[in-house]
Parts: sequence; C-alpha cells; structure tokens
Amino acid sequence: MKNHITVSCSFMVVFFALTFCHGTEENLSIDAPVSIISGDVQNGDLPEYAVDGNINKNNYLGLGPYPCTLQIDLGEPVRINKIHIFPYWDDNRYYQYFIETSDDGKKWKTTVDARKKIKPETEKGTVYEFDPVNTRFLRVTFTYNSANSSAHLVELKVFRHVKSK
Ligand SMILES: [Ca+2]
Repeated sequence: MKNHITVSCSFMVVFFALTFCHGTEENLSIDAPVSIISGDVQNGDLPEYAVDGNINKNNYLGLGPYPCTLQIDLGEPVRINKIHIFPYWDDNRYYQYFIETSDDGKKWKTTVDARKKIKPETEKGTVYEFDPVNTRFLRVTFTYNSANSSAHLVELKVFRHVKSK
C-alpha cells in the first residue's frame, strides 16, 4: 500500500512538473472553428478532426482535390511563433503546403512555406518555428500529395509566443 501511494505521488509530481514546465506549450487551435475555403470534405470526415487534439491516423480531415484550403479561427488575435502540423503519414508519402496568418481575415502573410518539401510525413509531424506574428486566422493550403489527389490533415497545433525571461 505504501509503495502504491509512493508511486502515485511520484506520478503526480511528474504530472505537475510536466504541466508547469510545458505551460508555454498551450495548443491554441484545439477545438477552434474550422471552415473550408476550397475543396470538398471527404465522406465521413469532419473539418473539426483537424483540431480535435486527436493525433491518430484514423482521425483526419480529408479534403480535395488539391490545391485546397482550410481556415482555422483562433477567436482573437494572438501572438504565435510555432506551428506543429501532422499531415497523414504512411510509407514515403509526403504533402506540400503553405500556411498563411492574418489578424483581420483580409491581409494574409505566408508564415510557413512547405511547397517544396519532399520529406515523408511521420507520426511526429513537423514543427515550424518563426518570428512571432499576430494572428487570429490561419489558412492551410495543400498544393500536393505524393500518394493521391487529396489532402489529409490529422492535426494542426498553434502555439503562443512567450517572451523569454
Ligand atoms: Ca485529429
């Protein structure tokens, strides 16, 4: 019993330590509204699968044909400097895409440009860090898929810029 309590307490300490240390890693896009700008959502898929926090190969937004664009609304302008994207992965498949940001939904800035990427996707996704930008909206445009004519986005995470001390 004592060992059980000790183990439980250890887990709690680790849990709080991780929570505290990763407090800057708040995922701003989770459950944010997703709208489709161009392309058709594949049967059985839902736009919200792209931001539901579930990073599972069977939980993605299928959209096509490329080029196709989806938009995420963070609700208010926020300063961000990191995006973690998880396109679908298998074998040597890769996607090409770019991500635009906008604080007003009118003027757009290309913040991530992966239109020449040929590195295969993996379950780890791809992290992009960049100079902080103020944005409320993000648009992800897929321009190519090496496996077929559609885009498949398992998850996209957006992180707030936190000033270093
Ligand atoms: Ca998902």
